[in-house]
Amino acid sequence: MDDTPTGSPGPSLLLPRRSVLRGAAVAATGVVAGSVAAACAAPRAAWTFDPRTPTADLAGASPTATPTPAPTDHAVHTVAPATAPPSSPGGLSGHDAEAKAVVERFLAGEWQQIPGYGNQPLAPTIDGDTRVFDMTIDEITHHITATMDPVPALGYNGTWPGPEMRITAGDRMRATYTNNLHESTSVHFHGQSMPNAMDGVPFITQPPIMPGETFSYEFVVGPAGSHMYHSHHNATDQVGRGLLGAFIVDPADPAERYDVKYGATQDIIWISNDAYGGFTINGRQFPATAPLVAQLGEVIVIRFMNEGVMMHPWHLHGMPMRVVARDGYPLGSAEFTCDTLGVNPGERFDVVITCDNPGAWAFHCHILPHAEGPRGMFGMVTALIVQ
Ligand SMILES: [Cu+2]
Repeated sequence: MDDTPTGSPGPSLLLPRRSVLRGAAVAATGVVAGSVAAACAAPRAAWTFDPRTPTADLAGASPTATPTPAPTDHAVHTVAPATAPPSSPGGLSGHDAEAKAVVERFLAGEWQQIPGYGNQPLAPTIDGDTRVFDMTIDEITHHITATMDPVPALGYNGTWPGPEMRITAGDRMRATYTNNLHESTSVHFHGQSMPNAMDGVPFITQPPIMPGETFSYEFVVGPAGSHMYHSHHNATDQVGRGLLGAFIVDPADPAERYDVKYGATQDIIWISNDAYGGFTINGRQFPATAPLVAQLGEVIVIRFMNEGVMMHPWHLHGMPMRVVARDGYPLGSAEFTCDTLGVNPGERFDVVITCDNPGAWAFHCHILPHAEGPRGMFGMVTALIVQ
C-alpha cells in the first residue's frame, strides 16, 4: 500500500490524472464524450485503473486531511486493451477467473462475514412527550470488504453508516451526541425544518462539539421522508470517514406510509459514499455489499441517499424503478419510471420496485469506473435477487 491520501477507485492512466477524471465525470453526465476521446488519443501503452486515485482531488479537499487510505481489493488494474489476456488451460483468462471469484465471494454472503454493518435501527427511549436517541461519536476500525485491510474511520455508535433513526413527523425528539473523538465535530439533520439553533453548523448556529463534550439536538420532527444526519464540521473529512446516517421520518398520516400506500414489505436504506472508503454502498464495497433479496411479486422500497461528493446513476437490471419521492417530498403526479436514476450529493430519492422478474439482477452505479474493471466488479455493486 502506498501513501496516496485516499482510496477511491477511479481511472488514472499513464495520462494526466485530472484530465481523465474530468473526462469520465463529464461522460457520466451524458453531456460530452469529446473530452474522453481527447484524453484517450494520447499515446498509451496500457490502461491502468488505479483505485487509489484521490477522490479528494475532485472535492478540492485539503491534502492535510489524510486519514489512512482505503484501497479496494483491486489494488491496481492493468490491461492492454489491444491484446487478449492469456487464457488458462481451463479456458478462463486471468480476468475471467478473478471476476468469477469476486462474484462467488458476494454470493457466499461476505457482507455477513465481517463485523460492523451499519444502518441498525436505534429505538428511542421516552422522556415525557419526547423521544430520545443517545449516540456516541467514536473512532472505529471499519471493514470495507473481507480482504481489504480494515480502515481507521469514524462512526456513530460504532458503525459506518450510523444507526438508522426512525420517527414520525410531528413527534418531539432529542438526539444527544457525546463526542469521543480527539477532534471537534457537529451534527446536522439534513432535510429537517427546525429551530435555527439546532441546525448544527459550527459558528453559524452553535460552537463545535469539543472532544469529551455532549450536545443535544431537540426539535419537533418534520417534514416527513428520507433524510440524513451527518457531520457538518470538517465535513469533507468527517463524512468521508463515516459520520453519516439515515434519518427516516414516517408521515403522520398512516395512509401515506409506503407499506400502506404501495404495499411495500421491505424498506431498504442505500447510502452511497465515495471518499476515503472508496466507492461504497452502506459503508461496503462489492463483494461485501449486502444483496437485496425479495420473493417473486414482492414490492420493495429503496431509499437512495448520497453522502458522497459526486453523482451516481443507479442502474437496476431486469426491472424498472418507480420514483416516488425526492428529498423526502412525494412526487405525486410527477412520479416516473426508470431503470437508471442519478442521485446527486445530498439528494435522496425513494423508489418502489415490483419484483416481478425472477433471477439475480445486477444493481450498480453506471459510472463504470465505480463498479467494474479488468479484474471484475468492485465498489458500487450489489444484486437484487428475486426468488
Ligand atoms: Cu458511481
